[in-house]
Amino acid sequence: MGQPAERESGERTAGEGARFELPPGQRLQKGWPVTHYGPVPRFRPERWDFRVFGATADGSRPRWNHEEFTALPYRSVVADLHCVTKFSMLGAEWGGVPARTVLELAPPAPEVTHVMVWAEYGFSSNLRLADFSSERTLFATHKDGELLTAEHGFPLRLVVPHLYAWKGPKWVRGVEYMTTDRRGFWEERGYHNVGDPWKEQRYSYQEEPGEGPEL
Ligand SMILES: Nc1nc2c(c(=O)[nH]1)N[C@H]1C(S)=C(S)[C@@H](COP(=O)(O)O)O[C@H]1N2
Ligand SMILES: [Mo]
Repeated sequence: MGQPAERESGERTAGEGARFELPPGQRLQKGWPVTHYGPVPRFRPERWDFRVFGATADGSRPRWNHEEFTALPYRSVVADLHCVTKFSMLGAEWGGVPARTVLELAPPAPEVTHVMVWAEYGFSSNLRLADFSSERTLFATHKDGELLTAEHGFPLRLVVPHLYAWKGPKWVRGVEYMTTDRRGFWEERGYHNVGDPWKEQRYSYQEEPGEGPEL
């Protein structure tokens, strides 16, 4: 399907001969730090759901409980994590439900151009539909074969391999289909609306016309 902005960087198989490449201005991080704003939410399985709302094709608001969502087809994606504060973690194997599966089960209306991915405590991040519908964009439940830990986003986090990591909310609860773009949590606080690490799109003042809603 030739999605834009897909990158080779996540396509390596970890191991001998792997050629690791860092986006400009990034340095390698040993281990896996925890980075987020605010407290770690407690998971309450009986209250948890995943909702799709906004401009769905048929006007419905599909909802999955935890058991239903985690029963959806499981795929894995090897991808890097690039934090805008300049560290990168390379070659994690993420497992979970592809964003494309959600798009197939809950199709957006034809006018949809962007999505807002919503997480606990109102955290959000906006994405172009083209970025969300990349075949490598994943709602991850696992990393390197193990369930995510609470501080890394259990039970669900979004991974968008070709964008800075703030574009991937931890503790995701749903997706809003949008017919115009709107800034999410960090995008309202000075980070770039698109966030491509290979173009070093870190801050909103770098945005070119058309890359984001009026500031
Ligand atoms: N809900 C939520 N998700 C979030 C964030 C946040 O503040 N809140 N921070 C993002 C940022 S800036 C980064 S770098 C990654 C860090 O993921 P990690 O803590 O698993 O390394 O989570 C992203 N997801
Ligand atoms: Mo980050």
